[in-house]
Amino acid sequence: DQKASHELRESGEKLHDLKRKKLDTDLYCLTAEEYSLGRSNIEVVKAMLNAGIKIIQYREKEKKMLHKYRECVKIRELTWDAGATFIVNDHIDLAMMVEADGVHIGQDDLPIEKVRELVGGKMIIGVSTHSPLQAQDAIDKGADYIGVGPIFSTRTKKDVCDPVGFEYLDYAVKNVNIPFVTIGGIKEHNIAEIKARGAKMIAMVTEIVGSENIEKKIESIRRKLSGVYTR
Ligand code: 3NM
Repeated sequence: DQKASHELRESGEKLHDLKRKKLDTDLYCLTAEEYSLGRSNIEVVKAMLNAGIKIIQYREKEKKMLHKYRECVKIRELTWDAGATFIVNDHIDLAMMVEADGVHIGQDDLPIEKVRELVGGKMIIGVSTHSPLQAQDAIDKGADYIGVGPIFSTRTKKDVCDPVGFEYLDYAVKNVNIPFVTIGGIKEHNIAEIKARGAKMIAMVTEIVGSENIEKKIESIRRKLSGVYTR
């Protein structure tokens, strides 16, 4: 019995470490075909992976489920080949079907603890949060990482709240003890400041998918990030 519980604890720890490793990166990229200058989600993901991006979230609000499924199957292949983490926005069923590494949900989606029951311990659950209260709630309910934002105003997420500014980011840097990704209106010109405030993982949508040359854009952002002092 003791041995069994020891083994259970060990496998739990390994699972935790594995998920943390999958979330250990500086730039978190999302798809947004409507802002991708006519390129498909697949083309955009290929460019991101070529540039060395290690986390991709499939975020697609408009298309039919079958179309989303087919794109996710392809992105799963590409991310596996590249050794990158693949996270699906909103759709728990889709995330499970394509064996994504994780699912990302918002404040108005299904309850986190119920999602956990459904997906099991192996799958990463990410939750968008916009206040310290929401952060604590998500952590209590078993989120593996949270989104912290929107830092600046953004038109990319239609139903998101007003910008939370640096106040919530500073709170998260100090108090959030799970990985978090900083998001919302982040651009090449303000990313250094975000990093300097202590954000480790930063997400950008339009700045990357909407750039003429995605690989060059990512390279240039990486150059700005390297050498920035963080607390
Ligand atoms: N989530 P852009 S803000 C997808 O605050 C998303 O939870 C947000 O797009 C949040 O980088 C956002 O183009 C959109 O501003 C970010």
